[in-house]
Amino acid sequence: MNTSTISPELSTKQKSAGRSSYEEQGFYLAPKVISDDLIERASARIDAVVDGEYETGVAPCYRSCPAGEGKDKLQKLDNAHLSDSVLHEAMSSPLLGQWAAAVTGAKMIQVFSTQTLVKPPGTKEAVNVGWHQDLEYWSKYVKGELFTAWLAVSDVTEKSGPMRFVIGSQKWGLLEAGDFFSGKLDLIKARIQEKNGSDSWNEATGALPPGAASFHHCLVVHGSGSNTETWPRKSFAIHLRTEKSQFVDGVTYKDAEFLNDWNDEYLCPVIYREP
Ligand SMILES: O=C(O)CCC(=O)C(=O)O
Ligand SMILES: [Fe+2]
Repeated sequence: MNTSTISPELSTKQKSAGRSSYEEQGFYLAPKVISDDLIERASARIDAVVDGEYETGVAPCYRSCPAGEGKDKLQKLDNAHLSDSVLHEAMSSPLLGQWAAAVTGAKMIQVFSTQTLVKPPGTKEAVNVGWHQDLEYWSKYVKGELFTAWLAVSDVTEKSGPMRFVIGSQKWGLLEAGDFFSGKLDLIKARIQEKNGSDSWNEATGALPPGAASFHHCLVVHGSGSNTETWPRKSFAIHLRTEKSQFVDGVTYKDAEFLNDWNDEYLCPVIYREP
């Protein structure tokens, strides 16, 4: 596939390749879903938001470093789609929704939370994302069919610290042994293997051109390491739910900062509905 062009419709063959890879391996690397123009605008607006310029007046609900600081560390800004209209547009892409529906077979796809991530060039532990399963962070609040679209905004090469997925680990169950915030990848890997009672570990990387996306299951083990390119690795992690997901009994969106009201489609864009 030519990665510089966007095909508006997914073929049946593409859909079934996406679905079987996601089911068997726990992730899928999709082609380009966002135009070069939107990606260029999003890249510039990520820099502005990282510097504390919030077009909408709404700050991210969490940021790993204060505005303008920690430029040698991973920058993680939660729900910055509410801080800037360009970020909102990029994270609500209908083609992203079509792919998300294709890989899961869902009737409805809704964004329930987002992360904007900037990994500066460097080999320090502070740029790493420790091995984890996304459900470790969500299971107190939400359940059912939950997954993530990871959208490359910069060119994400093998050397830029791309996402690393442990193939098939979505079948290991919820291990609660990961740590997004630890840069010590080897230590966390050993902890996960111990909890899983097996040293099985087969990794794949998710290098992507700007505008392309990967999709990963909420139980797949993933993390990322050093960026030895000269440019920052920029991306969005767009956390998605389908019609087969719910709040845990007795919980509402008000119980966790990263959650928003699912009834409000500006806060939680519905990016696919079965025609
Ligand atoms: O960007 C990374 O390296 C990790 C992102 C992540 O944990 C996710 O998308 O769920
Ligand atoms: Fe994650």
